[in-house]
Amino acid sequence: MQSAPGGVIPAYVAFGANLGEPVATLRAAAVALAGRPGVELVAGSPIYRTRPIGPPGQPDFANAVGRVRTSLAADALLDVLHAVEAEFGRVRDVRWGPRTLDLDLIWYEGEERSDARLTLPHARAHEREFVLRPLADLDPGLVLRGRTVADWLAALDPQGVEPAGTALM
Ligand code: A4P
Ligand code: MG
Repeated sequence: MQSAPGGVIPAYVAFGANLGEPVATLRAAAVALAGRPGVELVAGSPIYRTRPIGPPGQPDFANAVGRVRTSLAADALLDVLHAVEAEFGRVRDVRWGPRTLDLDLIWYEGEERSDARLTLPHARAHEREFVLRPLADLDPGLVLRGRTVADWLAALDPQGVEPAGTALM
């Protein structure tokens, strides 16, 4: 299925990078994503500088979240995210390792699924401040796995997430 059944679907995409110039990369990736057919980027969060979760010794990340409206089905939207990652030179090697650009589909209008290719809502979004904080800037009442983003965020211990002083768009 290449197009969404019900017309235009709201979704949230998480942006992450920690190689090169991460803040500039996120902003350029937002422009690239907005230029893809079937994808409208309607809002962007502030960008945060965040402590890496995963293998130690890697640079800090820049993270942000974008609100999308899309005519694409979730699978086709994931294809677009992978295409934009490839445009920015992403090579998949170390899981949770350094990357020039990581684009994750966090939420696609309440769709719930879990298979090899796509888990919705994103399997780890609700436990990560680098996703929850920018998502809360856009939509604190959004429900992920039975709780609002604001509630998930309030329950977390701080993970080293600080404003970078600019926004995704
Ligand atoms: N996949 C399944 N569900 C999804 C989804 N909802 N959105 C599959 C996107 N992809 C999804 O992803 C691995 C596989 O997940 C893909 O084949 C896709 O079909 P990947 O992007 O190749 O690899 P990854 O990002 O290294 O793995 P993963 O498991 O997505 O990692 P996470 O959980 O996204 O963590 N620390 C900070 N501070 N900031 C970060 O942004 N990111 C990570 C990556 C680790 N630590 C970080 C950050
Ligand atoms: Mg990813």
